Amino acid sequence: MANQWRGVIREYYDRLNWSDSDPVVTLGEGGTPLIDAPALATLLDVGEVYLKFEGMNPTGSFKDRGMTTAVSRALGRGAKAVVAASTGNTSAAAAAYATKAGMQSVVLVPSGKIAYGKLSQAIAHKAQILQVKGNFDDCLRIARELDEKYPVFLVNSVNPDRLQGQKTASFEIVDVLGKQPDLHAMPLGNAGNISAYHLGYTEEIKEGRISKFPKLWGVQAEGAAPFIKGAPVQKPETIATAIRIGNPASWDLAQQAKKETEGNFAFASDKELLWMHRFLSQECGVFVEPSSAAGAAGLLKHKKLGDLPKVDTVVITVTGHGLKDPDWALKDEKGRKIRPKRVNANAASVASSLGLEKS
Ligand code: AN7
Repeated sequence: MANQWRGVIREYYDRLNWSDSDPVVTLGEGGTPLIDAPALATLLDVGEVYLKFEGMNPTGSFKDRGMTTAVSRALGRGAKAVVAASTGNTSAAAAAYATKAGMQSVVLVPSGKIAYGKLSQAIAHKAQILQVKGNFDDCLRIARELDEKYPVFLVNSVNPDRLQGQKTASFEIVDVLGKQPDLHAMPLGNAGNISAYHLGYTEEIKEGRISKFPKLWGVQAEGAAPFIKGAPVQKPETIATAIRIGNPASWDLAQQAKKETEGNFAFASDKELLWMHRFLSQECGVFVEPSSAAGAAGLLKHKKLGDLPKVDTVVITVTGHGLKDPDWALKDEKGRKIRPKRVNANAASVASSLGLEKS
């Protein structure tokens, strides 16, 4: 196992304050690729763009980074069961890591509003999954109450152990680039991730590995954009179900991240999200779920508005894999279902469908 990436706890042992007696529950998360995206750099008219492809984590989203630390700490404290509210990805990660730890997981999801792939993961990893007749914000309220009053351990990002694991993504970016990006954009939902990146970059500055922050941009879906409105949104709506969140838990931390890094909050419509989702798969070779296109979609919106800061190196975190919610790839820009053509089983028929002439 000597040459294998060991997961974020073992790779960043000292920087997570781990000691030898602390349990490590890992599925090998982290070490995700930073993929150059020249087509996107051209589109945004910036020097270079790199996609931090968090869909390459074991359960297909960035949540694994925080779940390895949260579940390990929970195990260390004697927990038998963990609970999470989720728009989908947290439930998949909680279920997988709890299983690895030999614990039970309980996940609360908004009824009918989580993507198929994520639901199948939670079920596959034998979570006790309940569909709550409400939205994510209701689920989180209930999960917090369960944590307070019952013998279950909360592993949402309000648990500080989650941010500790997630901050390692900043370390990896600096490790690979050898510097900080000028601007770093990502989707913004419950605001755990932007807070974790801020924490990670803060520590990189303290360690003297970089000298200043990248501008952190958090991008919301237009119908679920409390940071744009400046107040919670009662009935968040967007096709990007992962970020269908109206009352973000890490409100203050996200505001601080924006302020300290001279960053920004932006939003994109569902149409803009789907356009960018398609651009990333068709022009960059990176298949993400629609919410994960938010970072790039928000930057494009501001490029068109003419107020994108003049920057050279841009990192965009794409948070979840396209296979989580694959239905969107099977629709064209007008929402019509795409069905590959049926052909007879011979070369002539295939060639004629492709419009090929004999060479
Ligand atoms: C793909 O799984 O909140 O701003 O319960 O799944 O840290 O909340 C997921 C959020 C971005 C937003 N991209 O991150 C959940 C959940 C994807 C996500 C976000 C989520 P935060």
